[in-house]
Amino acid sequence: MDTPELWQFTSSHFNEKARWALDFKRVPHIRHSLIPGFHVPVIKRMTGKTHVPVLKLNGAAISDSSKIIEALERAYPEPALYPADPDERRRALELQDYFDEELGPYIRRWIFYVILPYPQFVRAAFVSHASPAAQLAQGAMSPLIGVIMRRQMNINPATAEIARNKTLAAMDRLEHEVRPSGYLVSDRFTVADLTAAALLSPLVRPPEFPYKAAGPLPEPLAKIRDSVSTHRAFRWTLETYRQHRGESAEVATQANVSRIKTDANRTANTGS
Ligand SMILES: N[C@@H](CCC(=O)N[C@@H](CS)C(=O)NCC(=O)O)C(=O)O
Repeated sequence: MDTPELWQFTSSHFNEKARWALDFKRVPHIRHSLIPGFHVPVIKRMTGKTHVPVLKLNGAAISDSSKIIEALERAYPEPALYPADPDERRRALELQDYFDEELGPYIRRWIFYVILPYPQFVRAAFVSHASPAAQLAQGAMSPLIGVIMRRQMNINPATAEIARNKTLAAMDRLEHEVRPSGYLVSDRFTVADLTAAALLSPLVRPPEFPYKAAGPLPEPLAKIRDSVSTHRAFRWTLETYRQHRGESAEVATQANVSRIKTDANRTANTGS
């Protein structure tokens, strides 16, 4: 079996879902971190679409984080992310769908609305793993990229307000769905917990998220984060990351070995 390969954006919550599943199952894999915008021809060639994550597994290119997890569950059943009991499995998959549809796109729109006026922060989040030449090219295009992203993701004050409300509603639903066990389904970590925590990570910013922000958060984002920091869903996300995010199963290639070392040092230096 070839080593699975993940094409991803580093600071992306849907990509974090796929990465976390690979790491949780201890599947050694290669990561290709792409720059938003520059990813289009690469991914289109592989899938005919443009979105990441994409996982190459046993010769097939699989796009969509939930389909990736489904394929991983088949290829690497243990440790399981799907509950064995059919009713619990149905509930876990329903919750995954709910957070994929009702939280993922909205939290992204809200956070981008807040951070797009800080292009240096956005660049550091998405591009710091690229080659110097690619970073330079991205830097030159960054004003244009802000305009394109606003248009593509339909980001404006009115849609951002809706996105904020949808995010808070999903956090409230999470609070009500968490069982006395601390998990969303039964008494163990499942795909439902992984999905909810990964998709809340851009707001909660757990220290175990594998790619560190290069500098301090832009002030408006720090304020929003503070304002929700006592919400049960926020604290649950921190705790879920702390207990279950675990170690990376990424394998080093010639191209990414120095980056993996830098990440490890950064993690050690921040003590997280
Ligand atoms: N439902 C998809 C959503 C993936 C998605 O929205 N990916 C975004 C990054 S978070 C993306 O690739 N955007 C760029 C594009 O679509 O070209 C999944 O779960 O994987």
